Amino acid sequence: MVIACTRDCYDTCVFDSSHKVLPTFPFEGFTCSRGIADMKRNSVNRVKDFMIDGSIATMDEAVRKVVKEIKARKPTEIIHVDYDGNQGLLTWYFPARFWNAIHSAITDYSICSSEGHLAISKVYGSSFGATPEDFSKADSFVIWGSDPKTSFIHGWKLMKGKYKVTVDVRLSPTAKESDRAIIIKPSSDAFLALGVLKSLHEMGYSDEIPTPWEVIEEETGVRRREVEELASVYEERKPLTVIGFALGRTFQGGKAISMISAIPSLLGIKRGFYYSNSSYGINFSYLRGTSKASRVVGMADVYKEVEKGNITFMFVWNSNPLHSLPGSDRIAEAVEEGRLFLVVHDPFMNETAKIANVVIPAPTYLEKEDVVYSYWHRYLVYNKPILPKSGVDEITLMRALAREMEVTDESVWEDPWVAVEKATGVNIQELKFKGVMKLPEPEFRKPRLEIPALERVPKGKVLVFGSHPNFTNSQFKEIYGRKEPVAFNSSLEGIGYLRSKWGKIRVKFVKVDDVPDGVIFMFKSNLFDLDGKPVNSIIGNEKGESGTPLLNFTLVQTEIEKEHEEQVKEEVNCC
Ligand SMILES: Nc1nc2c(c(=O)[nH]1)N[C@H]1C(S)=C(S)[C@@H](COP(=O)(O)OP(=O)(O)OC[C@H]3O[C@@H](n4cnc5c(=O)[nH]c(N)nc54)[C@H](O)[C@@H]3O)O[C@H]1N2
Ligand SMILES: Nc1nc2c(c(=O)[nH]1)N[C@H]1C(S)=C(S)[C@@H](COP(=O)(O)OP(=O)(O)OC[C@H]3O[C@@H](n4cnc5c(=O)[nH]c(N)nc54)[C@H](O)[C@@H]3O)O[C@H]1N2
Ligand code: SF4
Ligand SMILES: [Mo]
Repeated sequence: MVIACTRDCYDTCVFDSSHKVLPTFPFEGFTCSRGIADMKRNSVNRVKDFMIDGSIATMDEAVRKVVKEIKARKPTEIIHVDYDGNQGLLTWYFPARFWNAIHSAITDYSICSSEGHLAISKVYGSSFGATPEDFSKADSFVIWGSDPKTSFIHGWKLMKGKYKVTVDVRLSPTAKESDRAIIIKPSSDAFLALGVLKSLHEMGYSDEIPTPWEVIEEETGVRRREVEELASVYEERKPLTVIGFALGRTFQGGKAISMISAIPSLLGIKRGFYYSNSSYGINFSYLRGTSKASRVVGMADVYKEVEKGNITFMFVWNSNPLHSLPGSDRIAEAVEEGRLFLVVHDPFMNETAKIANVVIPAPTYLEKEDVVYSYWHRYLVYNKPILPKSGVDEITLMRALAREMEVTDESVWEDPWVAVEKATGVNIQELKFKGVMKLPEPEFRKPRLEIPALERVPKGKVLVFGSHPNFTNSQFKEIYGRKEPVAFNSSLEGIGYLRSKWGKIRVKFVKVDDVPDGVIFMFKSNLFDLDGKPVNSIIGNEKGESGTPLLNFTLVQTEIEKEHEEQVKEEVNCC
């Protein structure tokens, strides 16, 4: 009997029935600080009751209230916001069928990785790349816009003792432990990739690149010699390139990812890149019943649609949009002013649940059956609960809503196990018996790269984000505490403001050597400012080709509040 961690994480650790991580490849008997704390966390900060407007209610009352609100609206005014809080097929995907069956609006699921999926698919037909087995075989790595020491610990383990080059905008924990770190200007990755292709042309591998070296040097802040050295690393060592999700959230990040993914193939490196392997082997849109949705709203545009009054009802599960969506202060305002009816279904009392009209308790992944896949390894896992269930699971809730609404659409009433079997091609009886089975891998296709036309990167100070080792996005504050909103930078100390064209937030500036001029770095795990306002109130609806919000490309101005500056100086002086 096994249980896989369902969090949004490369590793998808598999545990035994006493929550000990398996000793087998690629888990190797170790896990992260969150995996270690899961059993303890399971009884902390839970949503215990059904709540309507702050008062305890029964499940029936909550369901009736939600359905009454749905019936009072056109389907296009209703949206479900769900993301990867739990990656289980029965928790995240299948329950979306209710919302699609009533033809509500759906998001484009673009917040995290869609830009790279699109960009790599343009080149290879699919974004599927290297597997853990390929990581084992590789003897060198280029780590591009990724911090695996923090965000991908089992992948990092397979890179240990091997030659590594890291491309980042700051000296990340990964960059510090690499043989070579190339620190570039934010969002200039497309120009660096172009420079590598230009060098490879000079070495006889690629088409001619007309962009002059001066432009590449100016945009990236990297000398031609260093770019040529990176190309030589590619030619001589035939490394595996790990392409980080962070890149898809940069300005013209899709173009960068297309080019980066093609570089290994030009040198004859087979399966020479890794981004995310979720795109092959599971029919997600069938599981969700996506085709029945009335319209698609970009995750970057949700707040706009709410502001315009086009969205007046939001059902949230597996996500904490007050933390994670652009313009989330505007979403909170609409709830406060009664313009948006908000329902949250979550195991934990997150920031969005705290302001919701209706709150519904959900079981954690330790408390329910599920089928879990990984976007790195190919194991499909049948999760058997190891703790007693608290709250109502997603499918039971979906069907209670469907019953109250008298929804007859067969997608809602299909046996979920049959649906999973159809979507994965895996025999469910066999999976339940074995606990873990391997999904097939696609054939690797030859790339087709058209060098994209690049725009010059807009100039200014750029706010970027990265992962924290103790949190998964907004999760685990109940164990590891609420951290101060710190803007790491090269020159400022003290309390002050970060301003963008969308708003301003109050943060603590901390000067560090690891972050160069022109960059402000924040952890993406604590997106609330010193006054409790969402950090994402300074993020707008600018997006990439697939709709991904440009979370790593917000141009900001900085301002220090005087008195705090003095206060901080005194503190520094006294120590
Ligand atoms: N511990 C932990 N692990 C996690 C998560 C977590 O919250 N905590 N989150 C999970 C999730 S949801 C995701 S999406 C992944 C994310 O995992 P990664 O893809 O590793 O992404 P990030 O950690 O967001 O950022 C990686 C690096 O990108 C750099 N960066 C920012 N802008 C640019 C740029 O313009 N160019 C370049 N070259 N680099 C840039 C940042 O400085 C950072 O060091 O990790 C998953 N794993
Ligand atoms: N400014 C800025 N914004 C960002 C980012 C950034 O770097 N900068 N990063 C972006 C990225 S990469 C991502 S992936 C998104 C993530 O953003 P979110 O989707 O908001 O992710 P989490 O904060 O992990 O919230 C997941 C929620 O799911 C809940 N959950 C866990 N298990 C279950 C379950 O079994 N059932 C139910 N019903 N709920 C469950 C958790 O308790 C948690 O409240 O944020 C994005 N937002
Ligand atoms: S968050 Fe990632 S590393 Fe931690 S237990 Fe889950 S899958 Fe493993
Ligand atoms: Mo993510």
